[in-house]
Amino acid sequence: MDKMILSQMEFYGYHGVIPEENRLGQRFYVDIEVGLPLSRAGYTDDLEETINYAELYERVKDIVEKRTFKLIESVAEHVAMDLLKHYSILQEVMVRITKPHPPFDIHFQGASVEIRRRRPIEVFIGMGSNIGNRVELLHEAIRLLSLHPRIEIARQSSLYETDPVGYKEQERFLNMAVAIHTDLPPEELLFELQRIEMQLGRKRDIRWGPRTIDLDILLYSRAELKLPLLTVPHPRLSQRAFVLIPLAEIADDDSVPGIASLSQHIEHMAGKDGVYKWIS
Ligand code: A4P
Ligand code: MG
Repeated sequence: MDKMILSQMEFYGYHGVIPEENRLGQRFYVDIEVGLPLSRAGYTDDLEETINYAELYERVKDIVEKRTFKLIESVAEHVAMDLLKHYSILQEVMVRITKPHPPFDIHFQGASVEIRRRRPIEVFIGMGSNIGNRVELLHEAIRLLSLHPRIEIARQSSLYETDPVGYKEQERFLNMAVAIHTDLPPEELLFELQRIEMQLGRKRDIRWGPRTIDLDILLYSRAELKLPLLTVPHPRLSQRAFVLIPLAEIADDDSVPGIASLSQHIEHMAGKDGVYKWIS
């Protein structure tokens, strides 16, 4: 990710836990790194394709000098939130706030906090279950996902009962898809999904075999990733009607890289006959 960096901006602010700090104020240093694509600006030489750093400076100055917080953590959080909200081109922000002369009778090089925040993106999770109380397990998986502070459930598909694919000697599955908003990086999200699978009694013995719950990352925004533990879009996505039919209910028709139209793709799939809308 390309970056724009504003270093050692110097401001006069009134943040602090001690009342004197709020009354008298003191100097603060602020460093900002924002992640955004810069190649278009580089090719076109057009300010409209990037962020005006003078304007960025003024926005940060407004928050640091005109508002008062007790904690430098809060100053950093408000700066990061403001920038991500105001500039849709920004993907991530690093903010470092330093108080160079905190009012204590000790000598050190100031106190700093540094935070990194990313714009939440839309991710699609495929869910399947064919052991135990399948409906309850799917609902419990969604509930556990929603408890995570960095995951928000955006939409859920209907439930579908589906004939097993791959390893046929097993019960029918219930499958569904869920759209979430999260700022977790892909591998951390995979780790969270695996934690929930374990919590819900998932055992890994037969490949493609029976499971209490399977949680797969179908799409991570429109990214195409080939990491050691993770391939996105899910490697078997395009061949699996039990995944695509629920997904098509809650995703845009062109949301899968490599598939021009989800609805047309499904129309021509052999496996779509083994997928039945579940009426509980
Ligand atoms: N992995 C790589 N990419 C991903 C991704 N995008 N999402 C790796 C999740 N995991 C990903 O997965 C094995 C490894 O794949 C993980 O450790 C991860 O690092 P797993 O969940 O341990 O094993 P699995 O579920 O047997 O493999 P997978 O690939 O999830 O299986 P499938 O292809 O999803 O097939 N029939 C019906 N009707 N409905 C079903 O839901 N599910 C399967 C599982 C077979 N047949 C089915 C159904
Ligand atoms: Mg899986």
